[in-house]
Amino acid sequence: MAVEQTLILIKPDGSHRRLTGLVIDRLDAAGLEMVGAKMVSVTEKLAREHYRALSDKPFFPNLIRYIRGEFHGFKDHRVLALAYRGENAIGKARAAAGATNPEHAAPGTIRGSFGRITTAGQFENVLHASSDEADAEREVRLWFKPDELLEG
Ligand code: IDP
Ligand code: MG
Repeated sequence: MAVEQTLILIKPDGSHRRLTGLVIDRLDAAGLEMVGAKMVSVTEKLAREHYRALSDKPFFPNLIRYIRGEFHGFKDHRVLALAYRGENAIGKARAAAGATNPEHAAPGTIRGSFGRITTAGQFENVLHASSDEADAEREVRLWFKPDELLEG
Protein backbone atom coordinates (compact mmCIF):
# COMPACT_ATOMS: atom_id res chain seq x y z
CA MET A 1 0.00 0.00 0.00
CA ALA A 2 1.25 3.44 -0.86
CA VAL A 3 1.78 6.18 1.69
CA GLU A 4 -0.79 8.89 0.89
CA GLN A 5 -1.80 12.31 2.12
CA THR A 6 -5.44 13.30 2.49
CA LEU A 7 -7.42 16.39 3.44
CA ILE A 8 -9.97 16.48 6.25
CA LEU A 9 -12.17 19.50 6.94
CA ILE A 10 -14.23 19.74 10.10
CA LYS A 11 -17.35 21.30 8.64
CA PRO A 12 -19.20 24.06 10.52
CA ASP A 13 -21.87 21.66 11.80
CA GLY A 14 -19.10 19.46 13.21
CA SER A 15 -17.44 22.25 15.17
CA HIS A 16 -20.78 23.77 16.20
CA ARG A 17 -21.88 20.43 17.63
CA ARG A 18 -18.53 20.02 19.46
CA LEU A 19 -17.46 17.01 17.41
CA THR A 20 -13.94 18.21 16.52
CA GLY A 21 -12.13 16.18 19.17
CA LEU A 22 -14.16 13.11 18.39
CA VAL A 23 -13.29 13.28 14.69
CA ILE A 24 -9.58 13.65 15.49
CA ASP A 25 -9.85 10.71 17.91
CA ARG A 26 -11.41 8.48 15.24
CA LEU A 27 -8.73 9.39 12.70
CA ASP A 28 -6.05 8.66 15.32
CA ALA A 29 -7.67 5.29 15.94
CA ALA A 30 -7.65 4.63 12.19
CA GLY A 31 -3.85 4.81 12.33
CA LEU A 32 -3.41 8.11 10.52
CA GLU A 33 -0.75 10.67 11.31
CA MET A 34 -1.65 14.36 11.39
CA VAL A 35 0.87 16.35 9.37
CA GLY A 36 -0.94 19.70 9.08
CA ALA A 37 -3.60 21.63 11.01
CA LYS A 38 -4.97 25.14 10.81
CA MET A 39 -8.10 27.24 11.19
CA VAL A 40 -9.12 28.75 7.86
CA SER A 41 -11.55 31.55 7.15
CA VAL A 42 -13.19 30.11 4.04
CA THR A 43 -13.68 32.63 1.25
CA GLU A 44 -16.32 32.13 -1.40
CA LYS A 45 -13.48 31.65 -3.89
CA LEU A 46 -11.85 28.88 -1.83
CA ALA A 47 -15.21 27.15 -1.27
CA ARG A 48 -16.02 27.21 -4.98
CA GLU A 49 -12.55 25.96 -5.90
CA HIS A 50 -12.73 23.17 -3.33
CA TYR A 51 -16.12 21.95 -4.63
CA ARG A 52 -15.57 22.83 -8.28
CA ALA A 53 -16.42 19.29 -9.48
CA LEU A 54 -19.94 19.74 -8.04
CA SER A 55 -20.65 23.18 -9.53
CA ASP A 56 -23.49 21.89 -11.75
CA LYS A 57 -25.34 20.11 -8.89
CA PRO A 58 -28.64 21.56 -7.66
CA PHE A 59 -27.34 21.59 -4.07
CA PHE A 60 -24.15 23.51 -5.00
CA PRO A 61 -25.31 26.95 -3.72
CA ASN A 62 -26.28 25.45 -0.35
CA LEU A 63 -23.02 23.49 -0.25
CA ILE A 64 -21.01 26.71 -0.58
CA ARG A 65 -23.14 28.31 2.16
CA TYR A 66 -22.67 25.18 4.30
CA ILE A 67 -18.85 25.02 4.16
CA ARG A 68 -18.70 28.78 4.88
CA GLY A 69 -20.92 28.49 7.96
CA GLU A 70 -23.64 30.64 6.41
CA PHE A 71 -26.15 27.82 6.22
CA HIS A 72 -26.00 27.61 10.02
CA GLY A 73 -26.05 31.36 10.50
CA PHE A 74 -22.49 31.69 11.78
CA LYS A 75 -20.88 35.10 11.44
CA ASP A 76 -17.38 33.83 10.67
CA HIS A 77 -16.29 31.31 8.07
CA ARG A 78 -13.99 29.17 10.16
CA VAL A 79 -13.17 25.61 9.24
CA LEU A 80 -10.48 23.37 10.75
CA ALA A 81 -8.34 22.00 7.93
CA LEU A 82 -6.29 18.88 8.69
CA ALA A 83 -3.81 16.98 6.56
CA TYR A 84 -3.14 13.33 7.33
CA ARG A 85 -0.50 10.97 6.06
CA GLY A 86 -0.30 7.21 6.20
CA GLU A 87 -0.59 3.97 4.33
CA ASN A 88 -3.88 4.03 2.41
CA ALA A 89 -4.72 7.27 4.25
CA ILE A 90 -7.42 8.30 1.75
CA GLY A 91 -9.35 5.04 2.06
CA LYS A 92 -8.91 4.84 5.82
CA ALA A 93 -10.20 8.38 6.33
CA ARG A 94 -13.19 7.72 4.03
CA ALA A 95 -13.96 4.49 5.89
CA ALA A 96 -13.87 6.31 9.25
CA ALA A 97 -16.08 9.08 7.81
CA GLY A 98 -18.77 6.80 6.33
CA ALA A 99 -21.07 7.37 3.37
CA THR A 100 -21.84 10.90 2.11
CA ASN A 101 -25.54 10.65 2.94
CA PRO A 102 -25.78 10.37 6.74
CA GLU A 103 -28.88 8.18 6.39
CA HIS A 104 -26.83 5.62 4.48
CA ALA A 105 -23.64 5.86 6.54
CA ALA A 106 -22.90 2.68 8.51
CA PRO A 107 -23.39 2.72 12.28
CA GLY A 108 -20.12 3.49 14.03
CA THR A 109 -18.78 5.69 11.26
CA ILE A 110 -18.52 9.39 12.07
CA ARG A 111 -21.34 10.31 9.70
CA GLY A 112 -23.38 7.24 10.72
CA SER A 113 -23.14 8.27 14.37
CA PHE A 114 -23.44 12.04 14.10
CA GLY A 115 -24.56 13.11 10.64
CA ARG A 116 -28.11 14.23 9.91
CA ILE A 117 -30.27 15.68 7.17
CA THR A 118 -32.12 18.90 7.89
CA THR A 119 -35.77 19.42 7.06
CA ALA A 120 -34.51 21.62 4.19
CA GLY A 121 -32.74 18.55 2.80
CA GLN A 122 -29.23 19.74 3.57
CA PHE A 123 -26.71 17.01 4.42
CA GLU A 124 -24.91 17.75 7.69
CA ASN A 125 -22.18 15.17 7.56
CA VAL A 126 -19.63 16.64 9.97
CA LEU A 127 -16.48 16.40 7.88
CA HIS A 128 -14.96 16.45 4.44
CA ALA A 129 -12.53 13.68 3.46
CA SER A 130 -10.78 13.59 0.08
CA SER A 131 -12.22 10.91 -2.17
CA ASP A 132 -9.31 9.70 -4.28
CA GLU A 133 -5.64 10.30 -5.02
CA ALA A 134 -6.19 13.07 -7.56
CA ASP A 135 -8.65 14.93 -5.30
CA ALA A 136 -6.45 14.46 -2.23
CA GLU A 137 -3.39 15.88 -3.94
CA ARG A 138 -5.31 18.84 -5.33
CA GLU A 139 -7.12 19.54 -2.05
CA VAL A 140 -4.08 19.32 0.24
CA ARG A 141 -2.32 21.77 -2.10
CA LEU A 142 -5.37 24.06 -2.16
CA TRP A 143 -5.67 24.30 1.63
CA PHE A 144 -2.01 24.09 2.74
CA LYS A 145 1.22 25.70 1.68
CA PRO A 146 4.10 23.21 1.42
CA ASP A 147 5.85 24.63 4.50
CA GLU A 148 2.68 24.13 6.59
CA LEU A 149 3.01 20.34 6.28
CA LEU A 150 5.42 18.15 8.22
CA GLU A 151 7.89 16.48 5.94
CA GLY A 152 7.71 12.73 5.82
P1 IDP B 1 -18.23 13.41 0.02
O1 IDP B 1 -18.22 14.59 0.98
O2 IDP B 1 -18.65 12.14 0.72
O3 IDP B 1 -16.95 13.26 -0.74
P2 IDP B 1 -19.36 14.50 -2.43
O4 IDP B 1 -20.15 13.74 -3.42
O5 IDP B 1 -17.97 14.92 -2.77
O6 IDP B 1 -19.38 13.68 -1.06
O7 IDP B 1 -20.23 15.79 -2.07
C1 IDP B 1 -19.66 16.83 -1.33
C2 IDP B 1 -20.66 17.30 -0.29
O8 IDP B 1 -21.83 17.77 -0.97
C3 IDP B 1 -21.17 16.23 0.65
O9 IDP B 1 -20.31 15.99 1.75
C4 IDP B 1 -22.49 16.82 1.08
O10 IDP B 1 -22.29 17.83 2.09
C5 IDP B 1 -22.97 17.49 -0.19
N1 IDP B 1 -23.85 16.60 -0.96
C6 IDP B 1 -23.47 15.57 -1.77
N2 IDP B 1 -24.53 14.98 -2.33
C7 IDP B 1 -25.62 15.65 -1.87
C8 IDP B 1 -27.03 15.52 -2.11
O11 IDP B 1 -27.51 14.65 -2.83
N3 IDP B 1 -27.83 16.41 -1.44
C9 IDP B 1 -27.35 17.38 -0.61
N4 IDP B 1 -26.03 17.53 -0.37
C10 IDP B 1 -25.18 16.68 -0.99
MG1 MG C 1 -16.03 14.46 -2.22
